[in-house]
Amino acid sequence: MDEVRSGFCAIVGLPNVGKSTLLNRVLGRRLVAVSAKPQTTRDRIVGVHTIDLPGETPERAQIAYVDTPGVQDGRGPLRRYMREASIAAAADADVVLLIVDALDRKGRMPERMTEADAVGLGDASKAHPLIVALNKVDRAGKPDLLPVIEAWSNAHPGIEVVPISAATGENVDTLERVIAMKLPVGAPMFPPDMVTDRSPQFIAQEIIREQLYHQLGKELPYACAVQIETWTERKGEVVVGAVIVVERESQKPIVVGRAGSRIKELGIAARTAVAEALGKPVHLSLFVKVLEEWSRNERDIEKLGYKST
Ligand SMILES: Nc1nc2c(ncn2[C@@H]2O[C@H](COP(=O)(O)OP(=O)(O)OP(=O)(O)O)[C@@H](O)[C@H]2O)c(=O)[nH]1
Ligand SMILES: [Mg+2]
Repeated sequence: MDEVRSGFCAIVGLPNVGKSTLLNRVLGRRLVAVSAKPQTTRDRIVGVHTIDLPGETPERAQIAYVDTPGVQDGRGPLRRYMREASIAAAADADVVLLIVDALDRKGRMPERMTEADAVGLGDASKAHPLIVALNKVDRAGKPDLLPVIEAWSNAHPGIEVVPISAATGENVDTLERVIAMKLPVGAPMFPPDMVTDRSPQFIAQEIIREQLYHQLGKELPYACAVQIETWTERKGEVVVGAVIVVERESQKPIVVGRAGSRIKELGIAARTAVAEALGKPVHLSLFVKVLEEWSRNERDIEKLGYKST
């Protein structure tokens, strides 16, 4: 088989900088959860994108992007699981792509990555080529970005800093070429039709969880996990039963809403999005269950799928 450039590119950075938005953008589909709230992503998720490299040898690249949770130094087993997922992804990658939010005056500077919450990620990234994507430039003034680019170039001589907008797609193709040229040459690592390493069930679960971030108040999404309990395909339709797991009895009525109005809204939005992701009609039933203080309990978080592999 023809040789290609092929390997893993870990997408890392602070929470809410646009890592998951970028992965959805390069894949041209909604694979991972995105929200305006920090710490939306809890897991490592791979999305494979094949691109052409005109005029280069080889002429094609398979980039296996690894979306990761935003770095944080929060306590408790779920936070630890999330932290370890980011650090492991950076350590195992061929290239590390650090996403920086161009609108965050402090967070966009290289010194920010030496603070306590981010330092583990910095160490894990050291062995690999590092690329910085300065994201959200659709809302940043260009002259404002020049000192930021200069600061990164001074901190890491020779580094490539690519201004992008994951939201509009601006310059994302340039970024992909920069990443591809740093990947090793060899036999393709992934089958040509592979998009993700995750099952349709996992993707559905993430889409439902994303709706919780969109529709529930500030704190509640962090107390929620989603589990797929039943999954059957009949007559071209997928019939899904999913449970929203909360931490306390008092949270249950908030998710359900008055006369079931909230969970109904959640169900409608999630069903549409899951159907779009799977490309077939979906029937979705949602239930709420209490698992006391699950995010503080190692065994419970494993039971809910947050298990180191
Ligand atoms: N204006 C603008 N907003 C963006 C861009 N990229 C992402 N966002 C917004 O930034 C917010 C966070 O996006 P996510 O993709 O969830 O960020 P993340 O880095 O994956 O966040 P965590 O998973 O919580 O670490 C969302 O409200 C996005 O719509 C961009 O290029 N421009
Ligand atoms: Mg994310």
